[in-house]
Amino acid sequence: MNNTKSLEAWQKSQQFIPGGVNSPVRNFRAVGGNPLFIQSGNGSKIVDIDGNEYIDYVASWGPLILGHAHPRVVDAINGTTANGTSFGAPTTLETELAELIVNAVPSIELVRMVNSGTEATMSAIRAARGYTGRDKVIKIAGCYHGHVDALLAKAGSGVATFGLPDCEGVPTDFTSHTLVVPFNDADAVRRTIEANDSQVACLIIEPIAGNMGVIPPHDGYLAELREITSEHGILLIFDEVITGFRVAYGGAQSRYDAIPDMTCLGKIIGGGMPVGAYGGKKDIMQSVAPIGDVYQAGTLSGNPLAMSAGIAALKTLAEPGVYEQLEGRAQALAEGLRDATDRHGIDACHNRVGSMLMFYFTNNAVTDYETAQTSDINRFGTYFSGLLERGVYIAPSQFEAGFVSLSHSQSDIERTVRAADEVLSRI
Ligand code: KE4
Repeated sequence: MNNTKSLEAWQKSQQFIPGGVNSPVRNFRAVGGNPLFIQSGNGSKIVDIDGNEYIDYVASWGPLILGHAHPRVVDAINGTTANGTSFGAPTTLETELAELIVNAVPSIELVRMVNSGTEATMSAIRAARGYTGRDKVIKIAGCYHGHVDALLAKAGSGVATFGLPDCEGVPTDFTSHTLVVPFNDADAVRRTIEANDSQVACLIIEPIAGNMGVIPPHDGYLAELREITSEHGILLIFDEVITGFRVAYGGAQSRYDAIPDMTCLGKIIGGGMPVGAYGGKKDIMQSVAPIGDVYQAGTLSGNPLAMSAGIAALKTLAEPGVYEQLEGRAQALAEGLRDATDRHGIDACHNRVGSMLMFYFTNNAVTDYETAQTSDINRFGTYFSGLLERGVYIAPSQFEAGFVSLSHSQSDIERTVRAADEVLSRI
């Protein structure tokens, strides 16, 4: 596979951009090699600047559930651009997307548009603190909610002790109100709440973890979190930036037995344009400016260009048969990959919910951050590179999700399984 031009492009981009990329995971550090610079995308395929075509399972990290350059989304953007891209004043497009979200997501009665998932989670946490008058936040180890200072935290020494910064540049006291517990462990949440009596404003969680690979919640786990948080007046926040409109039109909360107080969205609701959103029950969201005293703002929040792309995407997803098709394609892929690892006697844990999936090179059941870490990431790197050479582009990290889109054909899935089988036979 010739990637001369990508290499040249990367050498140039590093002169002007940290690491040559505008988001760290794109620079292939986790898998080795140099990042590919993409020229174009169409449906399930992307083409890099050296002309190599790939079946794409990154989908821009989730947004492109319809596939690349979907005609409805492109037409919506082109049509809107002709009238101007942003006014800094209300447009009816914002109301139209908000109405689609309110009608789709059970927990959302009012929703505020922002420009990224990070803004959505940061703002939801601030609203929860303002609404409850409490400071502490419980987060789940291995769940990622964007680069919010308070959420870039790892577990402190005990359930009562505060979180510690998980990266440079975050002052210790910025995570001093953050408590970190394992995924799929409701008792740890109970103990942490008891040790921090009535100081906890909210618990934020990805209902299906999509930033340590893919990890579904244990049966009843989310319902337990709902019960525990309700008992203590703690707001339950589902970060559905990945799962929103991904695993169902109503998101993960419409598949499981727990309705949160607030939900964060992003990715798919922007149709590939920069959009995030946070919403929830009326009395909570009315604490947000200009009605309430929780301040949050954004120059390009709700801009018509991004709104029109999101509206086109959600209206397409609302059509009959969409999630059945996604389920069928993703199930075929997952079964093919499982057969391949079995056939070659490779220890693997395969996890999937709807059209988000990932398998780990481990013989453990992966149910939380700790078990996810038992995966052989060197083997994953070899697997990733082997697939790339065979025209299949998956996430350049074991701790991300793979995404099947509406544009992935049965033959794409068959080609992918054949490529994986070849790589796994050699790994
Ligand atoms: P953004 O600020 O990147 O739009 O969203 C942050 C975010 C919030 N919540 C969840 C559950 C997320 O997964 C994300 C961002 N996802 C990562 C990949 N898993 C985006 C890729 C990247 O960082 O470049």
